[in-house]
Amino acid sequence: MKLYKAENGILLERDDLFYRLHETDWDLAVNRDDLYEWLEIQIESLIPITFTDDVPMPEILAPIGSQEVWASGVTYFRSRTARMEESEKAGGGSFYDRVYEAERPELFFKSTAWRVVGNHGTVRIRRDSTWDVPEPELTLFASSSGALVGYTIGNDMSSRSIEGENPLYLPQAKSYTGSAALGPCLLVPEFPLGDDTVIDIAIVRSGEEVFSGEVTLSQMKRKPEELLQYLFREMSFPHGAYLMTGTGIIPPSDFTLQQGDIVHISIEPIGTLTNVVG
Ligand code: DO4
Ligand code: MG
Repeated sequence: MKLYKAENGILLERDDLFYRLHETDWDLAVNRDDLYEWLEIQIESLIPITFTDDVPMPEILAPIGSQEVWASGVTYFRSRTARMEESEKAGGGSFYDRVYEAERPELFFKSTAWRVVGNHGTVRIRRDSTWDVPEPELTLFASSSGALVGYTIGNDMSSRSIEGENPLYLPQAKSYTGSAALGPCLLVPEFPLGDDTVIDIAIVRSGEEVFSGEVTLSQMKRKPEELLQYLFREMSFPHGAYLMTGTGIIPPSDFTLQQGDIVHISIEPIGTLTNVVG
């Protein structure tokens, strides 16, 4: 089942049919350990909506209310290697190698809810950055008790030049206006996503694909539950939290995003998150 945060409520999609939830408050609707079962009960009393010219599909917003967005780093070998290369001059390489092998994962704060951009929104490159990439990431949604109840697609926009200069600049490389995108929906599956789930990215410039790549979850070093366990260890999230799980796809070193690029990130059971770079 998929939940869409609409301008005027919450839409539930199941088997290509849309329903409007009685509950209109996103935070109250999603913060449940039994979210899937609760939605199954809700749907019994709902009537499918047919969108027409007279009843158009409402605008869909980023699937977030009051939740914080956190992110994981160096959870794929590709991310470890790319970051060791980019920080070579700064001597930061061994930090990435060590965190990849360590028991404790790298977790960092990414965004407040109000800064998050949704599907078809504009993500940004920092004006003081010269080397930039999107990071396509499976993003977990956990309830306030830390239970994994849903997934969305995340784009962890990153400045490689700023992070590469000094790993201590990570917050500036990772958190700025237009650096976090989530969407298009919150997938609430009956069972957790399998290791064969594919994350796919395509970057289009002036109508031509300039980069594409894919990775499966099986290449992720950490388990989603392990990342959430660390996040919730010493921190409370009264409305639940989003956690990006790290990127396994990084374009070659001579690639940098440009204004006007269009980034499509797809994860099959969730959908596609499309953002233009502003
Ligand atoms: O270590 C810096 C951030 C890593 C990251 O964002 C990722 O691996 O996806
Ligand atoms: Mg990342």
